Amino acid sequence: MIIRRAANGLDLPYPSEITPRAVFEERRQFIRRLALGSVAGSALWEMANREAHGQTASAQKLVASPNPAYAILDKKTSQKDATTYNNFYEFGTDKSEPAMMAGGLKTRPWTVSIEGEVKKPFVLDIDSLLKLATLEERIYRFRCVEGWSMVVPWIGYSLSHLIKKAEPTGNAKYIEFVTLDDKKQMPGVRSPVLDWPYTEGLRLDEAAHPLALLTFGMYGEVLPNQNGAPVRMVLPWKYGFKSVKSIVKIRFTKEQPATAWNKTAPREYGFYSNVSPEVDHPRWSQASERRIGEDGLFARKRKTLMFNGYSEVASLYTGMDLKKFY
Ligand SMILES: Nc1nc2c(c(=O)[nH]1)N[C@H]1C(S)=C(S)[C@@H](COP(=O)(O)O)O[C@H]1N2
Ligand SMILES: [Mo]
Repeated sequence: MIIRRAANGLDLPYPSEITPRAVFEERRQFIRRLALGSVAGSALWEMANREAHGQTASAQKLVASPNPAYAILDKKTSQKDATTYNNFYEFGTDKSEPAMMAGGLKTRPWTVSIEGEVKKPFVLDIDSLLKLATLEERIYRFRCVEGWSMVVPWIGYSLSHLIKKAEPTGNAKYIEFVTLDDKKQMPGVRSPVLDWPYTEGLRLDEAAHPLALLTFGMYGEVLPNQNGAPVRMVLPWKYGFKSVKSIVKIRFTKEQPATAWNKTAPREYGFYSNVSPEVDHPRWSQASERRIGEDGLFARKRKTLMFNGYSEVASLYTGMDLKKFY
């Protein structure tokens, strides 16, 4: 296993969620782009310039009252770790790349299109979407299939508010989420690591569960681009990859939608992807985890909990064999 050290001092073990070969290809293309100078004018370039001029990006505050129903005792992950150790392959497969490469993503104007099995499709601009329901702060545990976890104060509201507004038809059984797919702004989508755009899906009843958070901010501020600005999902009982970032389209469907990870490696990533210590990923045990910033660099210290500790979702899966529907 290759170990390298990221900018934030965390050691990053490969392989990541993708095949070592795909990682290798992506790195090669990144280095080639650097060499060709096509990174100039990009986010990295901007950041280097800003740094050289002693400026720092000023984050925009986002006000929300804490919802005590989702307060937990776990220590919060530092804002620095949560915003510099990211998976956002549209900006590179390395944990440190999204924070360096996503700065230039234009998040205004931004629209989200609501389509498919709804009474009447519509498009909402991001600021109307933000005002659709009262924003809350919720502290959630967040577990990545790679074996690490974080505790993050997210800001958003239950997706159920948007589902209600969308008025799904009787045929709607699932929801598909689609991420922006823009080669000009997202250097990673030039690499064939995934079949772009990044898409994810949920069964409609999962999507309507109060825990499913349509998320606009974290740590009292609007989402940094690397965390999925301007709007993403956070699904704390599922592995991190279900929490799709920078959403431009929400489609209600009759049939179970394909998902980017399931298409890439169906044996490794199923549609449900509920956190379970009893269902191992073919390459990684899911029985334990390492809390970023707290547990040792290599040691996995915490036992992973069923549904990541969110047992209130269990009734969504009554009678289902979660080993089969992984
Ligand atoms: N569009 C998009 N969404 C994505 C990803 C991605 O690569 N692209 N990575 C996923 C994975 S694997 C994880 S663990 C989380 C990471 O979210 P964070 O960077 O806010 O911690 O985002 C998820 N959402
Ligand atoms: Mo992940």
